[in-house]
Amino acid sequence: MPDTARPPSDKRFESPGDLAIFGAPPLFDTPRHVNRPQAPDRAAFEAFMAGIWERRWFTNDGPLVQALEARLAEWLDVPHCVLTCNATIALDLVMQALGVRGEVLIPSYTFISTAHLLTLRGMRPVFCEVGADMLLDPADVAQRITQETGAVVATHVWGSPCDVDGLQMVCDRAGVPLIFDAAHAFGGRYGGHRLGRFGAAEVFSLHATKAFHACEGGLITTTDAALALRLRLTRNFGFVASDQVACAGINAKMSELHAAMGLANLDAFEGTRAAARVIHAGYRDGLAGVAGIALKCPAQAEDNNHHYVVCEIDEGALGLSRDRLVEILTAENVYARRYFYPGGHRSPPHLARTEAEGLSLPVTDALCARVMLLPGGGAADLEDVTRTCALIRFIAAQAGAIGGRL
Ligand code: T4K
Repeated sequence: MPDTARPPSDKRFESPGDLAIFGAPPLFDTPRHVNRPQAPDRAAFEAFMAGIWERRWFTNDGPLVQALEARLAEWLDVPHCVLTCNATIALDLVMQALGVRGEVLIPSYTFISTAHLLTLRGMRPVFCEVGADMLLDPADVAQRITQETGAVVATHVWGSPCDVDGLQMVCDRAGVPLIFDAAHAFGGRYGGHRLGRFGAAEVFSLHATKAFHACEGGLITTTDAALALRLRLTRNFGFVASDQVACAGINAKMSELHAAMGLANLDAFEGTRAAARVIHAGYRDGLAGVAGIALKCPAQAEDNNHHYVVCEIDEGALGLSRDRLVEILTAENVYARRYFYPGGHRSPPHLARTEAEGLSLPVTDALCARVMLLPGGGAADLEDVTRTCALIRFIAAQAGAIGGRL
């Protein structure tokens, strides 16, 4: 919940010299982070923890992990939920179980973890273009699929669902599995169904900064019973009994402590989503009409978790670049972030190859240069939002004078 004990800052902005980047005290005394983690009701969490102490059962498919899997299967309306230690390893398990090899098509506009995983596993990430909606473009995927393609991994960026049907059609035609990276998308819907039942499998991140979290964790959802069984084996070294191994596997288990956090947060999720929606609306109202700053409204807004406050900055209209704006805000302790900067295809270790290939992803490049996230989510504070919007309005009004001094 918002920290209401803090006294509000009385800082006023009247001239550029009032900005912290020019030496004035910052607007906030402590950093305001993008996606400050939600803390569930402490008593609810401690009740789950008390059970762990009594049972002395801390990990290895314990009762809280099983309870959370059952609750998630019901909540997401998907037959199989497999919890893991994080989403990166979860995606690894899915690709191993599906026998994915060779090239894997991914958006460049996504978190770098997927490209890293592929590289570490000796596979080759093929970076694809997104549309202006920031989501993987099925037409671009279709033209990059080859005989070498082992899978397509598409991200529901900022919780907005991909063109699931369009991507599925392209993958079916080519005979390659489609996996969804749903790290951002807990609670979202597509075609009347909650995300979780699409493609061969969907992978959610339960990292602390996510809308629904377990401190660290991953969740694989699938309608495929055989795949789910395989995933359960491979997340626990392939054991079918205490001294009997059925296949190669690794340690991808979720602990009972993490499951306790997940159970407490699942109970709180609708409240968290409602609070995040209020924060998002606060930014929408506070930034309305500011030239050069466009707050993105999520697709399928009624189901989106509203966890991400995503703006596109038009340097020409604002009179300052996105990077300058981030610098000015950071000095005020508003820790705005560039995402996903600089884009997978421009990040080591991929840059040398993509440059040599002459890979051109103009929409991705434009997004990586323009997108900025502001502190949001269900743990943000509406008073902070009001003050941040006033600060941004001041920066926009004084952009010429500020730019001249930097
Ligand atoms: N696919 C996508 C699309 C993803 O976004 C991610 C992860 C994955 C796959 C992989 O999922 P996991 O394997 O992680 O389950 C973070 C997270 O570490 C990462 O999980 C997440 N995406 C990514 C988008 O964000 P950073 O480096 O950008 O942010 P981080 O962890 O520094 O946290 C952001 C801010 O939140 C910090 O500046 C401070 C604040 N914070 C953070 C933590 C952890 C807190 O106030 N308290 C905290 O406990 O990577």
